[in-house]
Amino acid sequence: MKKMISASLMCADLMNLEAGIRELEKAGTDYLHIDIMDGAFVPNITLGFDLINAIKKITDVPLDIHMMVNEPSKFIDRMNLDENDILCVHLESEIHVHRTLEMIKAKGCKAGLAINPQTPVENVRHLTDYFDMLLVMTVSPGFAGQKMFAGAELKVTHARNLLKEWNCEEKLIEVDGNISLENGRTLSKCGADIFVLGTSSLFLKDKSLTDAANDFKAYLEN
Ligand code: S6P
Ligand code: MG
Repeated sequence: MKKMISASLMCADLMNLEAGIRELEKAGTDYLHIDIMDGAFVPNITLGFDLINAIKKITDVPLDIHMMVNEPSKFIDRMNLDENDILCVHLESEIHVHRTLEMIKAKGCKAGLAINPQTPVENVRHLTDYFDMLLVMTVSPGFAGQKMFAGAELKVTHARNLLKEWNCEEKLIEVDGNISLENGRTLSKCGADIFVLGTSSLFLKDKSLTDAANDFKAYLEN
């Protein structure tokens, strides 16, 4: 499976967001990762629907939307997305998450299902027909700049093995939180496909976005 990078826009220079997106396009970023937080599911508030719709109008890079909000089903119709975009909700954020995943598929985009560090991978067992990507959070969601939790490696390995056992090996695994060069390489070997890059490896003071993206991809291959 091709390894892909998803640039976390909450870590970008928000005053120069369009210029940043143009540079990420040139650097061959596979996805733009957009974090939506509601101050309730997670203790922070970040980007929102108007910004998503505005970004969608100016770029062809697919969007990878990570909703960290309670009852995300209430907001699914607020975003203009197409078949290349991924809309990801948390298993822990909705009582009837199966219904929410069906709503996402009906919208015509890809569905992602995210799980927090404490949630066992086994909990998604009966929902595999309804998602394209499993987002294994490698930090507790809410903030950039945190440290990867100690069980992340084991959990991604376990997720990859279970997907194989459940005959849905084609499902993508995304990892999000403290994806440094080293953590990225390790988690890639464990079976991760999409790497959300933020302050740990992409938005750096001493490197351009292009150099940082290229360095990350090169490091994964070695
Ligand atoms: C955080 C959010 C993430 C962050 C990303 C930041 O809850 O879901 O997508 O933006 O993890 O990356 P880093 O390298 O600063 O942890
Ligand atoms: Mg995220």
